[in-house]
Amino acid sequence: MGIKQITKKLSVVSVLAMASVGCDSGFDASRTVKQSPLNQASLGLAVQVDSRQEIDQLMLSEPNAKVRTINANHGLYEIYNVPKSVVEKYLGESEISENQLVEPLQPLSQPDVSQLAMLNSDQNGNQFQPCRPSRQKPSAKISQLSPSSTSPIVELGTDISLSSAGSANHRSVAGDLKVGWIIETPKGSNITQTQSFGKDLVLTPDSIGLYQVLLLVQDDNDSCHVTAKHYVVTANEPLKSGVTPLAAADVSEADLYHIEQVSAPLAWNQSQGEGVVIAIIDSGVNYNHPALHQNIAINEGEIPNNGLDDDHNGYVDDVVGYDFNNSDSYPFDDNGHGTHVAGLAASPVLGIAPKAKILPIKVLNALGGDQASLAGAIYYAVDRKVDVINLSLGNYGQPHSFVMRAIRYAQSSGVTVVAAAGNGHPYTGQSINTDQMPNYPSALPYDNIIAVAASSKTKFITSYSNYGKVSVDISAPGGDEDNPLVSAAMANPQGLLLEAMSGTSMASPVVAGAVALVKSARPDLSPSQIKSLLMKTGDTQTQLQDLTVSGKELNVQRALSELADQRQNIL
Ligand SMILES: [Ca+2]
Ligand SMILES: [Ca+2]
Repeated sequence: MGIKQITKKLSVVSVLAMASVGCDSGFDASRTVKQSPLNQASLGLAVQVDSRQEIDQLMLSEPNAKVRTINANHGLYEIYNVPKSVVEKYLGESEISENQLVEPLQPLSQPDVSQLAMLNSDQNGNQFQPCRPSRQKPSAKISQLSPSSTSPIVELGTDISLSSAGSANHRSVAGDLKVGWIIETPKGSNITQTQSFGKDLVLTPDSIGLYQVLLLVQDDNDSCHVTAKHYVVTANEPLKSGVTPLAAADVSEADLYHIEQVSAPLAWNQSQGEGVVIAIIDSGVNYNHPALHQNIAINEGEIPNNGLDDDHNGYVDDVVGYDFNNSDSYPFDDNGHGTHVAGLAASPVLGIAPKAKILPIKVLNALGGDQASLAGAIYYAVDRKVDVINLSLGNYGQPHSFVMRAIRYAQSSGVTVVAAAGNGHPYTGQSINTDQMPNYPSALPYDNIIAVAASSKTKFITSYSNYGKVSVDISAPGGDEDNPLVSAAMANPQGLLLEAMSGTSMASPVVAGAVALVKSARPDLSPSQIKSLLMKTGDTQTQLQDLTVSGKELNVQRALSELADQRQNIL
């Protein structure tokens, strides 16, 4: 850790000073950034400093600088509007690194003129025609009339008012443009009108999640153009009290085949994960879900809603967890991914570790997230004393130095990190050998990381799953098209409680749940001992021999009986 390990004393002083001026940074709100970057243009410089004073000095001397506080206890900030050379002047020895994006969990659909075929007729009842290729294309332009913020993150119930008025014919073409809108809504939405033909469009989201609005225009020569805007509708839901737990009878056993496949029920007489906390660093968690609510890890040191950081960890009112995407204490899920993942790991009725606790931490929304927030989230989880961190996320390319350092901090604190190996090529879906094209963080060579491939119901590796004789440790059920994994659904107006998904993102929390069972039975085991145990006791799969380090699929029962045998031998 070296110089990056900042002293607790300093951070407590700065936190108290912040609280006394009623602002989390000491600077005017216009100079503090609350939302993490969502595109290349909004990225800043990630910095990790020994003391807050270095940031204060920079902010005072550079009037255009803006700052996002990511993890004050670990000196982690993002600085905007200042060139790197200038930041280096103030922060000297401290580490500075360009922040990078983390890709969205599901690739966004690309707007395409073929979608015109979905539209009937335009605002005047004129039929759209098949698009004709032309060099004199019209331009489709969406102007946002309200809300005034340019952020794609909006609150539930906001009227999003859009206009096509800026769209135009190519200058050499005359006539009226035909205009049509297509609205793609999240699964939980009750909006049934998915087409609109006026010049303007008002969309009032009724469900949290991702909305895509397409504007298609066609000119008198049948030449077309399409453009899109994305919105992520989010909500800051308080933690409810007295949620009635989901009854086991409400879930079909056949839907939970993955629990049987890893022989978890046979291990439950030895361990159910009591006393263990699993951090779900993901798109947030629907912590009011009846299958998750009772397993949410509450921060006992924090008094809710008093506007104070009672436990001095740098986060005000972080009772449930933290949202690093929006800098608030409501890590509620607006994508569905994190809720599903949490259920697979530690739901009383859906999970591998029915009595482990879940710490929800949000670093992603449907449009993605950033590496500096991921690093900040890992530090946060470790400081909240979790035993296991699940990372059903990743990127190809270079690992971010701040994320690497944060995972080493987890390692030095005895925290196991379970990471998804990745679902193949982002566009083709073709599985990838991550020994050759590493996926990070799963492919980092640390002995506290367990990299997980996805197997199908037949125990074969799935067609989409990444693999690697060196970089992928073990496989676990992740589901496929025929047999996806069933787990908890995000909040939606229909009140749907369960949802099916497939991916290495699903296989990873199955292993995280297994780690929790082992850790609960044997709290003294180190991450590398737990990793070795799971890799040794899995079911040997010949077809996996060259695809993962262990060549095995997770077997929870055998891992737990191995521990029981060890105990026997000691006696
Ligand atoms: Ca706090
Ligand atoms: Ca508080």
